[in-house]
Amino acid sequence: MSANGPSLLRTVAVKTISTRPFEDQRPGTSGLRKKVSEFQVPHYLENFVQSIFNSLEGFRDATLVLGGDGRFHNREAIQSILKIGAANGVGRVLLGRGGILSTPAVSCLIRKYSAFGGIILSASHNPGGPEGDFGVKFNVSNGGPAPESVTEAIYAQSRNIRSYRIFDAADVDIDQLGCMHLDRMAIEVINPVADYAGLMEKLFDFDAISELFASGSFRMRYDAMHAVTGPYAHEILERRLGAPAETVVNGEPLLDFGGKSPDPNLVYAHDLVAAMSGREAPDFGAASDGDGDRNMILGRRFFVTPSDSLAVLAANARFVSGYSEGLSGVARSMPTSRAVDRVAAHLHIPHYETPTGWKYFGNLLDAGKITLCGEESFGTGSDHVREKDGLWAVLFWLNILSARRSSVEQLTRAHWREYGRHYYSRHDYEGLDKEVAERVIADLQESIAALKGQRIGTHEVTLSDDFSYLDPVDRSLTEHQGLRIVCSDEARIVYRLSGTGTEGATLRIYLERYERDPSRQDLDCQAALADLAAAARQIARIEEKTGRRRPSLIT
Ligand code: VG1
Ligand code: CO
Repeated sequence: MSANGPSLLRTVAVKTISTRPFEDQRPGTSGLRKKVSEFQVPHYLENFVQSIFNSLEGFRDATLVLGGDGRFHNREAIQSILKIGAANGVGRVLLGRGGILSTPAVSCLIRKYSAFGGIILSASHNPGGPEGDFGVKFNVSNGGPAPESVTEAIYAQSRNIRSYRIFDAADVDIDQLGCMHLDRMAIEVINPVADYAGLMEKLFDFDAISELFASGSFRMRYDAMHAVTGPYAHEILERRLGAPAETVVNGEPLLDFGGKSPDPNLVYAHDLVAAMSGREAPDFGAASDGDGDRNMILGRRFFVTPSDSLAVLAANARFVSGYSEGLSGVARSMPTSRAVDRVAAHLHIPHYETPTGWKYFGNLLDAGKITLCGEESFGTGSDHVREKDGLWAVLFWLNILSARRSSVEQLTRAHWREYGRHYYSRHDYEGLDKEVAERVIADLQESIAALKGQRIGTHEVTLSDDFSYLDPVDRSLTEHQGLRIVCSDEARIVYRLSGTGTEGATLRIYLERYERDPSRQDLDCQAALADLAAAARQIARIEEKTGRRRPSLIT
């Protein structure tokens, strides 16, 4: 036992390790995401983490939050980051026990404990395991994803790095709660759920939701997809809200998510979809993704699109105690359907349209311009943290259902009757050759402006451009954020390339059509969008350029 107490690890030495830059460490839509095998290349992770520190100032002796979604390589990466952090002078690390923290929980902790930032280890909804993906995200002191100015600075550092600093020390025990030291850096291993669950209790009416579960006439199924939200959902839904023990399924985080994509949509969450389709289906179904920031909402035999979910939450926020004082404004990513814009107009509050990726909501949230925001890609959130938040969205729905005592389907259909229905779908062409996909976009960039004034079937094109965004808070300009074709009757086609994939390129085509007439709000979604989908393929000459006749994934 050393003179400094039992928790002091043995004396350790800083090493400076020579390295060479990797050219491919530019963060994408949501952090640096690569195959596990690429992160296992010696120095790859270390270079990137040192580049984060090199791009920052003023973190010495300050607090860093650290955790991940528990996927393969999570534990190894945590050990390296602890040792690099200590060697760079970090004062304290708040570490989720077992290396586990959901993305929204990291955001909550950064804000609550005034940390200078957080490192999240996750490739979100991408598959895990030795053959799967891994990722590193850096969040800044407001709790949100680093803005582009920061990710670009990290990238610039990664291209010039010549060495990194790391403690030569034995591995740290990350599975016992409590505090220890790595040289002068304190490591507090914390319960990953407690602070987050406490925040949820402040926002929602837990008594009302508990009564709903206790009534016996309401059943729910929550599929954690063997990803990070299992422990959160067991604690919040079952222990604090009293839902029966079988409510949360696949609740144990696994290194490879049980071999499946932890992506909560109709395709990858098919077990849940099947369970919600049967005669004895529960009343409410939900799932979330690898790192817990996405959500899917289902009623009995009924799917709520993420775009509609955002609109329904905004329209019903007055029923939820944490939001009953009203919303300052709302925002959605550009490709997300405009359903929430209608609610904003009705509420006489502003609405904003941002590029894809949560980082663009940060300034609007910090400035108090918006309270709720969301994306079509199963992400919904509010000003309670600075990330999208899967379980938060589920609790928001539960709170509304308990206050209104109507079903998910009744609520959504009533919403459509009042505001009109936005038929919406995203068609993905995955695993394309990168050059081919870039050519599709480049050609559209050339040709799209000429579409204005033309007709697509019955739709007349009123706007066609390459979307750019001027941030109203810091006046930064972000360009080339998707090509959009907007029609007079509010039909819309959007094209963009994914920035989260790790193999080839994925072309996303987003389709939207508006239907005001309640007697025509009951069509099959894909059927309702079929002519727009055909037009979208034709305009971009998808088959000719890619050889693909149909999308590989429809959500
Ligand atoms: C996708 C989604 C985007 C989301 C991002 C991160 O990005 O489209 O809306 O913000 O994933 O989500 P892209 O560039 O592949 O379209 V997550 O849950 O990976 O943090
Ligand atoms: Co995610």
